[in-house]
Amino acid sequence: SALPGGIIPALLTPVDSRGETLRDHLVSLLEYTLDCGVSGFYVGGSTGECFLMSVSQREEVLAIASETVASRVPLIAHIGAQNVDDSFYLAERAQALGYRAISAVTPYYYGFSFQEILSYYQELCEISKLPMVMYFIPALTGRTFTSQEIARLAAIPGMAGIKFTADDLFKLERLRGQLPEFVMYNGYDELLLPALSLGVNGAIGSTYNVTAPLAIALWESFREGDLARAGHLQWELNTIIEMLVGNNLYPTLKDILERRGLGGGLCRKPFLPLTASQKEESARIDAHITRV
Ligand code: SI3
Repeated sequence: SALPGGIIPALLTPVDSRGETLRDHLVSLLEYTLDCGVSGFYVGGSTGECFLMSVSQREEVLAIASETVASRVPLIAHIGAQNVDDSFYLAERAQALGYRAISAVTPYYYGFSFQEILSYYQELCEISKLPMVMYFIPALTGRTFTSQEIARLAAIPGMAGIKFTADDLFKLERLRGQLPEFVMYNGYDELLLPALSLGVNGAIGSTYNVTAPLAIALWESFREGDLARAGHLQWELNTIIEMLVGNNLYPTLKDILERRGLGGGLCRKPFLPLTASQKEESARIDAHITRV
């Protein structure tokens, strides 16, 4: 049961104005991206708004994704939470729901020591039979790790990979060379092609919810050795990403899904709905993506 490679959307969670998950919208998003040819889904991560959700809401999303995908592609469940018992509970649920792997963000906010973080992952890896993908996102956790520290975490039995959401490509390259068996996912969609050139196994990202065909074309161009086309596609994608990020990323991704008739819903508070001018910009971004 290998971890998936290729293009893996970090799945959005469409919700209504009360923050309840819109099941039908979530199912449409899963079916649409599956039709585009994605290789798996990362469920309940940052893009899924996990840190704004209750445990039962997170569990519900894990269940809807596994029922809908029904083993067509492998699923990775992000189960990281500030309350360790919640992580353990979600890890158990992910296993029962047939997930291929679990993933957990590195513990944040309290300035934990490396030893504390190490023992957190050791315990999670002991209780779960599923392989673990550590979620490294220093810009949002405020906690970075040296490549030596990441290598020590990678040596924990059951630790199978890393989602590397950082722009330190030197660190990525050093890790790749040091840990040839470790599964590495690129996390910043802006850096897909450079990360591919350094040997990542897959890419997990938010923008693939709306740009999967382009990202898959980039992936295939790279595989075929057509670097000119891959570079052009990265340029096209980055023009789109720049516009998306400049317009409030997650609400804009969902607004684009609405425009495509898939139903993206809203984001949970404190995210605000898009303003009228942000909606106009979102329409322009969607039209731009369609033209590319
Ligand atoms: O857990 C997740 O939702 C992710 O995979 C996050 C992913 O790395 C995204 N990072 C964040 C903070 O949203 C990227 O896909 C990012 O949105 C994209 O590269 C645009 O900057």
